[in-house]
Amino acid sequence: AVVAPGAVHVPEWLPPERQRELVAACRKWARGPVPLRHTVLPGGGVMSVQTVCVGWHWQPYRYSRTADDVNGARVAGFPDWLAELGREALTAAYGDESPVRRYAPDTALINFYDGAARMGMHQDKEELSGAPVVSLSIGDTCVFRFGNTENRHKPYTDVELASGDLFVFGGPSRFAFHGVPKVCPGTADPASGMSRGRLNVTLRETGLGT
Ligand code: MD5
Ligand code: FE
Repeated sequence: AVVAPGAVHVPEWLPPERQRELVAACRKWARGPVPLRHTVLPGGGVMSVQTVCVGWHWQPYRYSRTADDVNGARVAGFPDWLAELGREALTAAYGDESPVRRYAPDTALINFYDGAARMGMHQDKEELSGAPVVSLSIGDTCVFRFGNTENRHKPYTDVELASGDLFVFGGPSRFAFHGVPKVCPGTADPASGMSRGRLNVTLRETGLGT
């Protein structure tokens, strides 16, 4: 379903077996070299979501190769299979009319949501590339709030994202405000590899080079 220009929701895109593979890879990254943690914001706030990064380390509000705000380790390398997954996702969302030449994501932000975790409305502006963001949801269903490019308030559209759903944000939707106001605990199918909570993997091009 096209939610807005460049914003495409593909329900049940990733089959359960590939969901479990992605969950297993994320569990490994969650142990290191940089551990899964609640990101601390410059004002002292602590995010309820837990995050680990691959390729580049995101910290508010820049990318680095080392996790200076966590344990100083260099982040895990971004594997080719994950870039290939991103290209498959873009084809699924945009088809052959895709305006994207060769999608080359170089970073993944992996977010774990427990039943109480939320993400406030924000824009993702640290990337220098205007390439789309690919978002994959696994485990508990959530309410995803897709907003406008002007401010964090209305108008916005609430979309339920369930396990295996793909969402691609490109073109005019790339810099829209968005957030996760609610996770629906206990809705995960154990066949996803998540017995509780929600996992979200976003693939991005940082535009930062090597
Ligand atoms: C999530 N994560 O469900 C979301 C999925 C984050 C974040 O928001 O920053 O880690 S990514 C959704 C997204 C990314 C880029 C642009 C837009 C949405 N958008 O224009 O709506 O954990
Ligand atoms: Fe975001």
